Amino acid sequence: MNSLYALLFYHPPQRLLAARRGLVLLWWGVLLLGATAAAAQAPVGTPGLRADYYRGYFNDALSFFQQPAAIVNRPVDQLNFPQAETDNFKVGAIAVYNAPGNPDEFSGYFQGQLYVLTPGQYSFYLGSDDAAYLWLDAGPQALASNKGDQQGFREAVGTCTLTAGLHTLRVAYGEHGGSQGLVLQYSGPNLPKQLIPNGVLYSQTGAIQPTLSELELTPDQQRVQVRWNVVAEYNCEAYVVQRSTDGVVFETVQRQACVGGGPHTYEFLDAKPALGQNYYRLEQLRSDRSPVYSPMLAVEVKPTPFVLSLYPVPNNGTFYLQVPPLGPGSMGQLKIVDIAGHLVFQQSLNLEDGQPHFIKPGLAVGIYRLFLSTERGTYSRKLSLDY
Ligand SMILES: [Ca+2]
Ligand SMILES: [Ca+2]
Repeated sequence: MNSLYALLFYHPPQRLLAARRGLVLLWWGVLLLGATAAAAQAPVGTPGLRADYYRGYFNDALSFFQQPAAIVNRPVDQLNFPQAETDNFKVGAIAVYNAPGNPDEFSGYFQGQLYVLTPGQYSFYLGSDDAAYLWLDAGPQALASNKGDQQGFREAVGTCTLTAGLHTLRVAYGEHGGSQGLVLQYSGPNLPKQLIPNGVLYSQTGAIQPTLSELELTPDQQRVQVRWNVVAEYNCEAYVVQRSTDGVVFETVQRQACVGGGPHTYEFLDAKPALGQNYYRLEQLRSDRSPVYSPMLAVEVKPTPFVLSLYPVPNNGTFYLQVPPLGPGSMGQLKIVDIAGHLVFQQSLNLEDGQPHFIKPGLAVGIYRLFLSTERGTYSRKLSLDY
């Protein structure tokens, strides 16, 4: 070991430099191989959170959760238990029933990891009846909390800046009496307030490989480029791109099969978003479970002016015609009319992708008028053909 240390860290004679570099490279190689092997061994994350339920109300004492749970490791997709007086948590006989069908006196502990797709500032909205506490990462301080049992369902908000990637998430909750409920929402960069979906929650607290690691929307001339990255796919059948104008009702705009394994990058160009606000989310269809959803992202689609370009000027009797991309199935009808008003040339044009069209009308030198009819209207230009 001493000789190795000397070789690596003492000032070596020139002839030993190459050997030292070789060893350092070898060390890096071993480190990289080790890291790759560790990543490959980590299981693909299981969507949702781990839930443990306890008999009795925790009464704001976190030591309460050190006792054995009555219901152990029950997976939940997300924290979406709206205020109710029925057994929406499905805790059954571990609760006390002061009124038929309305469970009281139980507590829950929910844990796992949250994958943050985009770094930035996030707000977490913790709604509960009765008390609830939310922690992110290792800190002892709760990010948001509703203490006590003297109020009905209410919402606490906590704000923080998060890096992209995995963050541990823990929620303690308890129902004392009356109605009960627990709802966890968040908002962030391009991310309107929404329930935290199962596609960014993982029920394991140890090392995992996430599935969705990036989701990006890029507006492009009244179209939206949807791109997503996955680290590893498990029992994945297809991705369905869904779009909405209100963030509530979604329609399917594309479906593509999963490649399998990973990592992968997927892309889809949506040529027909609405003008104004659009929301997109991914639905991952799986062979082993119900669908897994990404968060919904918002993007604003601004109208692009319709510019009809004819070039070059002057021309030699032929020219190029170009308009903005109008999307799948979009056709245009080009007509050229002479100075006396007679139709002398016409041609159908595919206007889907915005590519220039080479027009060869075969007409005599002179002044004409060009008309282009599209789904966005009919546009007209003076056309001079030169030779
Ligand atoms: Ca209750
Ligand atoms: Ca209550």
